[in-house]
Amino acid sequence: MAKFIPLKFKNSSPPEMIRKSEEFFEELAQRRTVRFFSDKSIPEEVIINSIKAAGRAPSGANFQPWFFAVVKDQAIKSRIRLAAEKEERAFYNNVAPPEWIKALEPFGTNSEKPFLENAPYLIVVFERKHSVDKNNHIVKHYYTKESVGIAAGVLLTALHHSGLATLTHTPSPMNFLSEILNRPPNEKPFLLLVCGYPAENCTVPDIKKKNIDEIMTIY
Ligand code: IYR
Repeated sequence: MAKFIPLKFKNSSPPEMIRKSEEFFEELAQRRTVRFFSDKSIPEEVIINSIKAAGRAPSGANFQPWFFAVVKDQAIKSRIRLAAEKEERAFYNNVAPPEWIKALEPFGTNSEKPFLENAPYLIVVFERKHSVDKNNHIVKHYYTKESVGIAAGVLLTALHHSGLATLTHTPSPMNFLSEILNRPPNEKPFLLLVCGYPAENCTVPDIKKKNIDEIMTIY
C-alpha cells in the first residue's frame, strides 16, 4: 500500500523565481570543462556534499541505481591513468573513425591523460543495472541510464557551484575501472569525473554554446 506524507514546499514569488533563475543561469554559464588540473588539494567535504546532492536525483521507481567511487589514492589514480591511456591509444590510433577524430579537433585531445594522476580527486560514477535482494534474487532496475545521467548532471552542477573545476571523461571501453576499483558485476562504469582546481594559466577551447532559440521552441 502506498503511503503519502505532506509535501514540504516553500512557494516563491514570481520576481524571486525570475531573479534566482537568472542568477543560476549566470553561474552555469561560467562553467567550462577543464583539461589541465592543479595537484592542489581540495576539501573532501565538498566532494561528499556534492555526492549527497547527486544522491537526491529522481530515479526510476526510486531505485537510485548509482554508485560513486571516490579516488584520491595516488597509486590507484596512476593505475587508472595507465589503463585509460592504453584504451585511448587504441581509440585514437585504430578505433575512432576519421569523422570522430575530426569532431574532436577543436578540443586538442589525445591519448595522454595526465589529469588522471594530477587532479586531487576522481569520481567514478557507476550505473547499477540491477540489485540482488536478500534471497539472492535479481531485482530489475528501471531507466538506469536516464537516472544515473540526471544524478551525474546534479553532481557536476554541485561541484561547479562549490567552486571546483571538473572534466567529464569517458575512456572507452571503461571496464578496467570495475576491475581496478573492485566493483561488482551489476555495476557498469558510466562516467569518470575529474575534480580539482584548474592548473595555473589553464586554457580552454574557444567554443560556443547554442543560443536559446536553437535549443528551444515554446508551443
Ligand atoms: N575518450 C576520448 C575521446 C573523446 C571523445 C569525446 I565524444 C569527447 O567529447 C572528448 C574526448 C578522450 O577522452 O580523449
